[in-house]
Amino acid sequence: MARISPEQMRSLLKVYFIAGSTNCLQEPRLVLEEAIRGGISLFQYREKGSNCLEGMEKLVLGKELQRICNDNGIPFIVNDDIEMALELDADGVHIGQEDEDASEVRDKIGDKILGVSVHSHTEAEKAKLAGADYFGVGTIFPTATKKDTRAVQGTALLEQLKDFGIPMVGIGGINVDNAAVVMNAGADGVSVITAISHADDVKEAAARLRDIMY
Ligand code: TZP
Ligand code: IFP
Ligand code: MG
Repeated sequence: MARISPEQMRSLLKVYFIAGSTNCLQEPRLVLEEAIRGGISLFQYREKGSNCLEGMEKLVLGKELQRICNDNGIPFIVNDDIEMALELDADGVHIGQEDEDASEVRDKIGDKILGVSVHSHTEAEKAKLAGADYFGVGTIFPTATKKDTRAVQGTALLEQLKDFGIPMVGIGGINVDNAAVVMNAGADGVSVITAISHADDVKEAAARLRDIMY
């Protein structure tokens, strides 16, 4: 398998759903299935926060969610845990600035998708050189989901990176009411946790985001 093309990456980023057991109000498998029915384009398994699963339990849920993604043609990305991504043969990994060096991760994962969180032009330059396939840019709007998040930065960095040549998603506090703002700032897609995982109707929430992004 060759590296994913930027064009293909951009289309996968349209509605990028991230979740783990601590985000879901219902059974995570059901939430993912409904989100897929609503039209998400990519999924990231992010098992974080107090009372999150660890070890074998984390791996088992990851396998189950990966299976659902595979059955539905949705690529499966693992947050932070390179070892698990390799063990499951996931489609890719997403890392932050606090995680392992992006170049080392690129060497470990070969042609799998590599996403990197960036908060400045300098971090973006470095991630590009390291071989990132896409950037996660945030925190765009205030969010309660990630406690250790950097300062809320609005859409300024998205605007700055518009012509950078690397596909990118906005993340942080994005919902159906503000997704268009993120897209208009130059993002290829939106990445959300709460807007889908906490929705009364998960499928409907995903479908509404999809309508905005296409
Ligand atoms: N990184 C920056 S903000 C964030 C992450 C993982 C949380 C996004 O969650 P939500 O609920 O969509 O604001
Ligand atoms: N961005 C992204 C993504 N995922 C994360 N887990 C994160 C920032 C902290 F949406 F994938 F780009
Ligand atoms: Mg991380």
